[in-house]
Amino acid sequence: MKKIIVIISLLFLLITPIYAMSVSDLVVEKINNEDGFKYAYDPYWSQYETIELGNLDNDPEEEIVVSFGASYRNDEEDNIDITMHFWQIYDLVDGKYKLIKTTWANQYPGGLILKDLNGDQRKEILIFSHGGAHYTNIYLYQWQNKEYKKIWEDGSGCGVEVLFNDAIPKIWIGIPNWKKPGWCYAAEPLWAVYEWNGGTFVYNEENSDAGIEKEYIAYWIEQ
Ligand SMILES: [Ca+2]
Ligand SMILES: [Ca+2]
Repeated sequence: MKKIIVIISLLFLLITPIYAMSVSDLVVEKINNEDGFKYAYDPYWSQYETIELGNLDNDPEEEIVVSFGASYRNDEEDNIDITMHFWQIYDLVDGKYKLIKTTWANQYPGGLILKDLNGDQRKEILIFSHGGAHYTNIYLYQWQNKEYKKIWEDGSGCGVEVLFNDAIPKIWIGIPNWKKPGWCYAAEPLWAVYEWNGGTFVYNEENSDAGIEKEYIAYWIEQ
């Protein structure tokens, strides 16, 4: 009986080697980041980390994308851990997954969605990260000419909503309604709607709350 259980267990491991992997198994021990600091995988953020499989590039196999928090200890100033949201792509090379890209996003770990938006059988990569208590950054990457390129990004302190399962994928970006007296983060913002046009997300004035673009641009010019 024991032998049967062992064999079944081994078969299970062989069939599902990737799903058995955790983010910490995949990520490199130290990340020499472009800001000059050495970040290390931080298990404190494990509840926000993600591991997804999907075909992203020209080869038919699925790549692995991991999204996680990594930190370094700031010894010179406050001696506190500085954390950033990192994400990595692993590609199957000669039967083994090899790290091919490490990127960071501002600031704390958020989410990760893989979805083929343009129907070319290669999934686009959507990354969310959070700054402070309210701000959400959103980044969209796509495989183009042998590399992963950022094709769209935005962010908001008033909310970001994504609808990818619609016929036309949409992203809502919350815009502060400055005309409203006493506006605060808890108040309902105006919503700018961005729709997928086959190549990127473009602002759709008709579906957005009235007057957004004008108000938004005017505000930032005044600052
Ligand atoms: Ca592939
Ligand atoms: Ca695609």
